[in-house]
Amino acid sequence: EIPTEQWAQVVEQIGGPAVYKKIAVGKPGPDEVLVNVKYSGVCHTDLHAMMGDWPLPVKMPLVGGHEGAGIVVSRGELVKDVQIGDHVGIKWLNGSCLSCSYCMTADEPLCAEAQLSGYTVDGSFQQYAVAKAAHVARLSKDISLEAVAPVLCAGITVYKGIKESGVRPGQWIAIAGAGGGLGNMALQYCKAMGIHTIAIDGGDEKREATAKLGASAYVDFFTSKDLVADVKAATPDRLGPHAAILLAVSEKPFQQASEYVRPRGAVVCIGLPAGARISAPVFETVVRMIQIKGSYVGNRQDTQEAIDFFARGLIKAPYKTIGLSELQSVYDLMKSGKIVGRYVVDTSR
Ligand code: 8ID
Ligand code: ZN
Repeated sequence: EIPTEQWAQVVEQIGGPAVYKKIAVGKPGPDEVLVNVKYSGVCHTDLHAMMGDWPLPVKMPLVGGHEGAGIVVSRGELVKDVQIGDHVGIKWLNGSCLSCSYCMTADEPLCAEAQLSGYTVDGSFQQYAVAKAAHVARLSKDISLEAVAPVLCAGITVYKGIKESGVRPGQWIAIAGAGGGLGNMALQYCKAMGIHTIAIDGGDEKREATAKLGASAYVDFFTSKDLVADVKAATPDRLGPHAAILLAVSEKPFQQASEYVRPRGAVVCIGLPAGARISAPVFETVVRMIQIKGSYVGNRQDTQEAIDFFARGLIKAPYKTIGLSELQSVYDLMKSGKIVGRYVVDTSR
């Protein structure tokens, strides 16, 4: 009943394009499951992978995708805790060694042997994908596979990033790139946690979208004459937000954030613009006690917690669904920064 051939989007060389074609269905190893992927979200990371943007070697040819939601159709002989028929999510962290010091302390994204879906191993832009059983996200059967797909990277990542910021309910976070896929999720997670948000992005379409998702203020980087002053002015005491969550695929926000967060504020870097550097003045960083840090996806517990927020109906970030065959058109829109929220692909068409 499992076919030998399937439809997939394959990147054959750095720079793309993604080619919709039939390829062989993979076989799960002893500790792996084969997942019939029904829906997959499209993350900006998938575009970075295709373009070969990052100083981390990417598999070629590559099937991208790391927000895959589907049903387990077969499993290796060592897999005991995932059953055939279970609903699961394939996330960025496809597998890790489970025995290094990071894996043992639930910091598995930092494992040196980590395998990455749609980057070092083939991902979810195919009808059947292989993943390590230990790492697949567990989804209850009443969750929509279509709607949960963007939670599997965007949701987990921003949930973790907000926790890493140390911000408490009632405080303020500025979100650079708030109109994009991760940004929309960040607005919803902040809202669910009782955190006020200042959305930073460009254009009126994103202004309206972020207001609907609960942003208290919007600063338009296209038109703002003094972005640092505008962000500070958006907090009631004008001291600036308690943290910045940086999701934009551009360097500028990484230079601005340490200036607009309030003393003791945190700058959490999540977006990965190609070749970008972060810099901040040493004097102000010291005397204002600013914290600058990175945050990278989430561990298995963060994954289940982020999904639990979604399952409780607290996370309603917009998405548009198209056929897997149309993936390249999403990349074209993404390159020009035109996407509000997330695209999800349906692998049946
Ligand atoms: O674990 C991680 N750290 C992780 C996980 C997942 C994704 C990191 N990422 C990275 C992706 O690789 C990508 O670099 O986060 C970044 C954002 O991913 P995304 O949300 O999937 O991208 P998007 O939907 O294209 O949204 C980007 C937004 O940034 C805005 C754009 O208008 C868009 O809405 N933006 C840009 I480009 N420049 C901006 C600026 N100067 C800006 N917003 C504010 N100020
Ligand atoms: Zn992603």
